[in-house]
Amino acid sequence: MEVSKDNLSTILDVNDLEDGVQHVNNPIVGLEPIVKKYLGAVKDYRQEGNSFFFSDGNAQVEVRVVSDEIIRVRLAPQGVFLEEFSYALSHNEQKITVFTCVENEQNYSVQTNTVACVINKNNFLISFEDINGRIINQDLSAMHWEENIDFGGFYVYATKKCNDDENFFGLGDKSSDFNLRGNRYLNWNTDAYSFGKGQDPLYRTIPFYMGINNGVSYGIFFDNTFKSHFDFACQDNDKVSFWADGGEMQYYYIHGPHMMDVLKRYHTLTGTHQMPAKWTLGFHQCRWSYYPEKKVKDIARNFRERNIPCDAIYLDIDYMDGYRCFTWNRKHFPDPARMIKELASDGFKTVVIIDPGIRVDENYSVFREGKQNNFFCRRCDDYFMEGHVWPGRCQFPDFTNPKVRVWWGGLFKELVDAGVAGVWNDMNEPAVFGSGTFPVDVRHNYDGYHGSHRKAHNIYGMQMVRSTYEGLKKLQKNKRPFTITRAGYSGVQRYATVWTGDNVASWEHLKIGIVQCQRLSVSGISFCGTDIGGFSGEPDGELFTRWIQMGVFSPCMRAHSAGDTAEREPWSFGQEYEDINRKFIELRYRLLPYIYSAFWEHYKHNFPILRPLVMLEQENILTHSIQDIFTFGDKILVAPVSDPGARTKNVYLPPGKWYDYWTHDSYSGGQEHEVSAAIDSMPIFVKAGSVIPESPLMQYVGEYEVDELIFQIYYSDYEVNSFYYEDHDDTFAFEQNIYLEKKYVVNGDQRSMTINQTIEGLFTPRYETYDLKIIGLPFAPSKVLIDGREFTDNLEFDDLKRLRIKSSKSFKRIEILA
Ligand code: MIG
Repeated sequence: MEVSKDNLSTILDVNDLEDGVQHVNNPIVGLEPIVKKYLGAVKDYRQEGNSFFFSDGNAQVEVRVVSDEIIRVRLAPQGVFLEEFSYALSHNEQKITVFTCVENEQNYSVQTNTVACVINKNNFLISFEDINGRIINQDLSAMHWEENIDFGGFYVYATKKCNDDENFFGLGDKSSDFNLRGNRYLNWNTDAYSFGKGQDPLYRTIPFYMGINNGVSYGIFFDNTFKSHFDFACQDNDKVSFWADGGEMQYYYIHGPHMMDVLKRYHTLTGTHQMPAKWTLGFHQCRWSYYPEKKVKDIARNFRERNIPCDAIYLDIDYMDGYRCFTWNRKHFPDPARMIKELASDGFKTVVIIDPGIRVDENYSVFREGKQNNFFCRRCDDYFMEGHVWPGRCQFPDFTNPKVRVWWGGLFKELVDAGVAGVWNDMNEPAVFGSGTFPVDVRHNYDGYHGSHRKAHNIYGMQMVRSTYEGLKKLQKNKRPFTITRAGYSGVQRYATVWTGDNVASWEHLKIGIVQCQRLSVSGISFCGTDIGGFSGEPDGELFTRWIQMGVFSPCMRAHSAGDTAEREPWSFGQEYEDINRKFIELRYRLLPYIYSAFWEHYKHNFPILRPLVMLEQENILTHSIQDIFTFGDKILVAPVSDPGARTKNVYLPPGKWYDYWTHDSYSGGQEHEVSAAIDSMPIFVKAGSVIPESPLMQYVGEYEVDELIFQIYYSDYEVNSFYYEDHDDTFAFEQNIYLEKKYVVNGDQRSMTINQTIEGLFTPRYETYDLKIIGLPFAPSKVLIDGREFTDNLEFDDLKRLRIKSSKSFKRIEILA
């Protein structure tokens, strides 16, 4: 709302007062009331490098060309920009080729060879257009702001036009329906125990969304750590707006036209997950809490005796001495190093929890060190920030201080020496009993840019897990660290896996989890998962089993439960369910080479792990509201069953040809199919032409050295590429090119099928041969040529209609002929 000049004309201006009169006690008469102010007409512009500065005489707007497809817009209400600093950015260099600023009577247009940012001279409205002049995204009103009397700075606002059929995706871990349209959201990291559907805010702040406007996708990343708000055509049907309680209006427009392009470009700004150690992709068993040692050992023994694969066991807060971080309860764990070693010799990694609250206790070295070095957060009047969490009265390290991060990282030395393989970062919203979180007057170092908790709240958790990650990376030498965090901000993926917090053992929550994992994945956080089974409450066997099935296709597969619930292991619901749970956890392990390869594609090439249907077929508006079907990597499509008693499921398959994973029957895409989903099954489809690497069954990653690799190869009558990646599984040797990236090209017609293999990289695996299982051949093969030589074994189909071929691992071309 603007104040009209008329209202002001009767008000005296301080500057007009005669000398002397200015001593009047409180000349507020001359000050304009505080109202929202909007950018006015553009008066001039100047260029500095790849930035263009536009001014309306008072405020300034910077339009910066970040890359050919990314443009950043910043606003300085009084003409002075804040210093450049962002925790979100990964500082990867962007590639810019050509850009210019073109001026005509109406507009300025900052252009690259793919996108233009057009600024209307009269009203400062900004729009983004493609090179054909098609408007993808445009302001409805000019950027605006309101001065903040209490804290200084401004509330900052941007308002965009929203078309009738425009839909929105992203924003992290929100628990509402997948399409964000029609809702308003708040970002303020919150410990949301047993959150409900649509409850907001939750644990994380990911101020990034993608829109699809007339079939064309674009992204907006509002890099602002203050409390932020997004309204997607909720207040007004034709309007999307986002604003924050402080900081700068600073956003990146990210060009498409495909959602996949937008997301990959978002990753070029904020980074990807690191390449995970392979064991972290196995099954994780967690609970609040397994103790004493005997209990932990019992759980481990049960996995091995029952032949249920598992790679990780977690210790929740009770392993500590009075919940003091970096200590052990010696009554329950008299010799942690020995226990961890014994678990390791049985193939289990031990992951322990750490909280940010440090008990105020002069006899506790971590507290003493923190206090001596002035590492704990303080209130505005210099009191320490104190609050109650599990250890009792606590103080909290300021993880936004680089020195504190180094100190904290080093504190893991004893745990790492004892053999701990991963660290779980909890309560880092930060959570405080009673008050919920810190008061906003808490001060933070903010890497030298200083700020109150208003500015640092949403990145506190990310900086905690960053410090954990960086500490582990130093301490574990050449091993890839594993960290899992509850809170985070955009870019947290560079430091941690994420779980969705304290969910509930209900069918509704299984559905929410399916949405949350996809949403995290399209928000830059591919390595994510839910507490399988639901944290609070009691699942029955059916719900638990359906959740395990969904968990096979969650990037992080971890079962977890609250302390006041009944036993919750894969065998806790009777033999029938135990067998099904085993079958599915085994499936996860068979698919590990495929999953690992998908993570490489994420790490190296910015592809997400989970891909919702809308990402595969954005031009088909029907996919905008499908939220329970997605692909895992780019080849396997799944439709987790999330209704009690359901034994069939309607599955829409995107265009192309698909194979049922279980029966190998083929299906046509572009339509919906009713698929059987007995309790011991679930709908899984593989894209025609795929080459899916599989591992022989193991009880844990690296149980034994593979002497033959398995590939399931699906016939297709059009050309399809697949990738397979392998390396040392848990070291950083891949950074020296010690890995193999294999590429497969499959093609076929009515009388032949060809498979080509090319190999790059320097890793030498031990196995020599492949067991190739060819699925879906539309003809009876009479001849198979491997690099021109005839393969003379039996060419009959096996009982699953597959042709089996043994080949050398270095084949270049296989031809199968009718
Ligand atoms: O106040 O450490 O979300 O996974 O088991 C509860 C105990 C603290 C919350 C985490 C949950 C964990 C629990 N923690």
